[in-house]
Amino acid sequence: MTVVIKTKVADAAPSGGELSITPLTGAIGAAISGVRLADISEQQFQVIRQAFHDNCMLVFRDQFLTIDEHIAFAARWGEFEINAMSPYLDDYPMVLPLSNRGKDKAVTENWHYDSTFKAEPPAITMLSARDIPVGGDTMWCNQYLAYESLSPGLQTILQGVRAEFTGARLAKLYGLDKVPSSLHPVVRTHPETGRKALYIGKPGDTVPRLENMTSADSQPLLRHLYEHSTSPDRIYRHQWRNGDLVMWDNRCTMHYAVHDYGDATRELHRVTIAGDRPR
Ligand SMILES: O=C(O)CCC(=O)C(=O)O
Ligand SMILES: [Fe+2]
Repeated sequence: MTVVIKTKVADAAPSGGELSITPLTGAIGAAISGVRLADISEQQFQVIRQAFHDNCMLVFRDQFLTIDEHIAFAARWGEFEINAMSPYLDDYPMVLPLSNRGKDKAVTENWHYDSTFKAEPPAITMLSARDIPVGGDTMWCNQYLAYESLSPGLQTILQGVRAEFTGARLAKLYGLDKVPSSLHPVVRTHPETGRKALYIGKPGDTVPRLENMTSADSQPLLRHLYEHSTSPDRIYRHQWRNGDLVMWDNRCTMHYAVHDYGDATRELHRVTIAGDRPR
């Protein structure tokens, strides 16, 4: 099997059926071409797995996976995560259809890791793009680099610090009485790569406070970490096309779904892979 590692986006001309890995920015993301995900060998899967760990998120263009193909590819990465709060597709309890509920109900238009209110948040999220409007881009940031670019003094101070993460926005959307929440370390170690990543979310509803601190005491530091994490030099912004399959690692990236498409249709299918307790 030949694997071509491209050095920059401009090199990414269609190649004759070889699996190729092209970085999308200098900080995060890679595009994989030359494969059809519905039909990959174990050897190709291992190359894709390594590229995923090296780049934190992957883009596969022109896949047009059926629901069964999406599920079969996802199953290679671990156990499905089923989210009791959300309405799933009939006959496919692991596939969550994402559609335009309107900007005022868009719970994902902020930088976040998925489902941090859970004790064991999902490890991986995969979206299959089915009907994409003009706009509706999604952005990802690299939380390894966010951690590594903090000053050594602040890195030391953050060891062992935990933050409260809540599902307040989702609870409001689904009319739940009880808001789910969990405490997680703000510096977590990725269980597979062993690298440390800054684990935070939007100060306020999503991350109300640091452990043993009031909200007022916590906010300046939480705001600093949020701004630091989302610096433009550590971000990839994806312009979706129908047929894309995009997957990201929820242990080392945050993402932000831009709602700039008004009432237009935007449909994606989402499958998540279970993760473990951040530590
Ligand atoms: O709609 C998107 O592009 C991403 C939504 C999101 O945050 C998610 O699926 O976890
Ligand atoms: Fe998300």
